[in-house]
Amino acid sequence: MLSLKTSIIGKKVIYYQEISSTNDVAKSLDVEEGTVIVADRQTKGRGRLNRKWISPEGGLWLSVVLKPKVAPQDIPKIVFLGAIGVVRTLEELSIPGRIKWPNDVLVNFRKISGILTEKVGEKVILGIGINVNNDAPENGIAVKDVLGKEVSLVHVFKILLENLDELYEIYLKSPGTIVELARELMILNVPVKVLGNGEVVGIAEDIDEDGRLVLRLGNGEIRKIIYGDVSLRFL
Ligand code: BT5
Repeated sequence: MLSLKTSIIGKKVIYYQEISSTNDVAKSLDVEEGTVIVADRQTKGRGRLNRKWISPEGGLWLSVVLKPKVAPQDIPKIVFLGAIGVVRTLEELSIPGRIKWPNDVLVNFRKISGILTEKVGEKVILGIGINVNNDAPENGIAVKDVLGKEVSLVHVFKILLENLDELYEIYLKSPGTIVELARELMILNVPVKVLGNGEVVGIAEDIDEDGRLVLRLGNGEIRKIIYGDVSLRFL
């Protein structure tokens, strides 16, 4: 079987051939921390802000149920934990991924993975989608496109869970370390447009210790953007 070397994440794995959204199942089930919901296909895969996440067979679509006992301001950092886990997993496949703030992983500036975190009561659902052997939608990219061949989905699943487990231990001890690790992998010093409550254009200079995007506007003013209902476009 999987022979997972993890202490929390993946102690229990629930598998579906097809499901609406693994995040929805994870939200509705009363399960222990570390339980992973995984599906071959999602019929209602979701992104942020009610956007659609295309999830055909061949990709990795999963949600991890976490119950972190941390300060409320540390909860949003879990999205970075997911993104770092994906980058580290890609690295083991010799693929160089970078994080696009706040929740995307890109390869050659194309989206290979997206993260959706949701909080329900004491649970935080960490949903991760990675294009692996599926055809990625336009502007996306899949592992098979980068490597020129298909890879074992089970292998990718296993190393992702092991990476997430290691990162979760770090996170529980020191949430700030996760932000530091994410910062090293983030695409920064590029012109961006932030869309949300209106539009702001500037240079994505950095992220601060809470994971907020530090944006330098044309007039030199610094603005900090909170991870929330905003989207980022590279210019
Ligand atoms: C995300 O949202 O990137 C979060 C995606 C999370 C998906 C996982 S899969 C397991 C779990 N169950 C779920 O239902 N969701 C999670 P966002 O930043 O809003 O990006 C959404 C946008 O990405 C869409 O509007 C499309 O432009 C693009 N997109 C959709 N499907 C894609 C795919 N398979 N690959 C690359 N880009 C995609």
